[in-house]
Amino acid sequence: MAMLDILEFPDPRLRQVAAPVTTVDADARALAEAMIETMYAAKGIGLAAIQVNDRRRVFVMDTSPGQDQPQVFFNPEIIERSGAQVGEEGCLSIPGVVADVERADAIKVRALGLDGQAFELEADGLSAVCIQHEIDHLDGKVFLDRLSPLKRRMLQKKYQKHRQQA
Ligand code: K1U
Ligand code: ZN
Repeated sequence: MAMLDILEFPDPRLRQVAAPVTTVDADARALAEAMIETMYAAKGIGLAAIQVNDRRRVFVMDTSPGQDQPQVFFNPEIIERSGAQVGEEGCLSIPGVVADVERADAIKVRALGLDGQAFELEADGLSAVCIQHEIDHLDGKVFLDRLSPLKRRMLQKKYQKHRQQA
């Protein structure tokens, strides 16, 4: 299966807004399968199509302990959210940087699965954080955008150093 290249911040293509998938056809399924492979290879728990330079509105996630339960979300929408949690986030497009980010504590998401059927999922904890992080990517946002300007500047400097050393 084809491995995909992951765009790295501050690549302007990470700022594109994804377009809804009109049909979950063989080509859309092949993209999702390649994204799952790429996510596992990069040791991530999620990956959005925008991160692999594809503007289709789809992300994949696997927050299971054994990393053996991949989930695919085409055209995801958060339809309910409640509470707040602060948790540490990383990003495969911003390697070497982690930060605490505030997110909704519990969400309900509606999406189409790999079979093209609509489903709804209630999520909390890490899954809720990951879904919100991935939908941000599909809207052209990265987690640094959710930090204070001071914290963002500090982490951007740290990231530049990390890139120079890499
Ligand atoms: O979308 C991505 O860049 C993938 C990202 C998803 C994510 C991780 C953690 C919180 C929210 C969203 C990753 O998989 S980063 C790698 C990772 O597994 C991780 C890194 C730091 C903290 C927790 C997990
Ligand atoms: Zn990310």
